[in-house]
Amino acid sequence: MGDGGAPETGGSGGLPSRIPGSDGYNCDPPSGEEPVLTLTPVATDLNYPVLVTHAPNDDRLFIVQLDGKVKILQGETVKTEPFLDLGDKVQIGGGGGDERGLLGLAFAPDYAESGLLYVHYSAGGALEPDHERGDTIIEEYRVSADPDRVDPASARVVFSYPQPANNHNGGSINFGLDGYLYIGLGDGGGGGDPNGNGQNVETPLGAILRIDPRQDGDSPYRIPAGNLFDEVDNAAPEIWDMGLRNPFRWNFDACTGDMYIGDVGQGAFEEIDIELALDGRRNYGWNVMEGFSCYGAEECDKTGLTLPVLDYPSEGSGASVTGGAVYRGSKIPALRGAYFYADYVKNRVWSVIFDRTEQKVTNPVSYTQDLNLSSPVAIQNGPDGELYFVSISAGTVYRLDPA
Ligand SMILES: [Ca+2]
Repeated sequence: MGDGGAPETGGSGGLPSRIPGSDGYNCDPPSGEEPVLTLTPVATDLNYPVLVTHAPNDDRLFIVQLDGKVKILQGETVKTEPFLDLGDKVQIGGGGGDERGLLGLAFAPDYAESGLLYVHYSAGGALEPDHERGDTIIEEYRVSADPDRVDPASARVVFSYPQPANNHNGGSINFGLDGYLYIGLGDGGGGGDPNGNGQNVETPLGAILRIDPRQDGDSPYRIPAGNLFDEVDNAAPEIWDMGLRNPFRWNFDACTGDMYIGDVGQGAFEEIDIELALDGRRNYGWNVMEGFSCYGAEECDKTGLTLPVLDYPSEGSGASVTGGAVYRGSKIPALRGAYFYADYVKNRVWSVIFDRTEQKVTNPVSYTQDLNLSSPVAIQNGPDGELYFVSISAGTVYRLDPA
């Protein structure tokens, strides 16, 4: 990165009021009547799409595929040549509960100058023997002279960590108001967190991490002040929040900096956690609790645990929450501020409003009947703050539109 880079934390002065690069978002309050909604396909015939995102103040939409490819949607066209192809660097899950693959992408806040971007994936064979297959990899790349192509030779592993199982690898990575990179990691997998990683402060598993991904001499990244270890002995220095089971999909609200986390439950409850901007160092409870309930027990010690803002029952047939995003577009003014989330297994879509003063959610709405969607694996903002829904099974990216 160039001069400046990530601002120092610890003071309120100097921090931006919204996530850098979101100039196209509309942060006005909601207004008007809500129209009937529909999902318009904007990219089809994709191979296991799992995410879309954008670079700061850049009108292209980047489509992340589980198979290691990142494609560009510009206007109405998906460019044939991928922006990035991780090839056999990625271990790809093939269903059956194997959740590995390319899972996350984030662009540096100063991408326009630095050209730096970061990917989150499961290590494949090409990374042996430096990494085991399936290890969590956070890797830095730089765009080439062609703005539609990454320079593969620019690869630099920033962070890696062994994964004991092929599921619960987390996924989303995003830059916050403070310019630091936040990384969601699952509890290491298996069922019920057999190794107790959620409540183990010494492991970065089962946590949201917060790092400065810039290299510092021999250290591939830096630890900012303000993480959990500032107040908890022995905590892994990367941890921002702990006690999560699998924060696969989560986002910042660009207009507030608040963090909206979908945490996939075990077998009883799926949950959404929301924290105000830069208000981390929380323990979200897993595996002492699942949603608002004690996990595997009638009673449990809830001291020091942060409860979710909502949960919903898994109802026996399987469920998996997809943490979504806050609508900040201009096409549907009535929806501004509404947080959309989904269930990947049950094919359901809902919205709520987060009341920042009361720290609770209001106005629950179900859109399942209106938005017929299979396997929603991500709900993300585009560069204009509009919402894009990704169906992995349909191989399609949709935009939320007035019908
Ligand atoms: Ca929890």
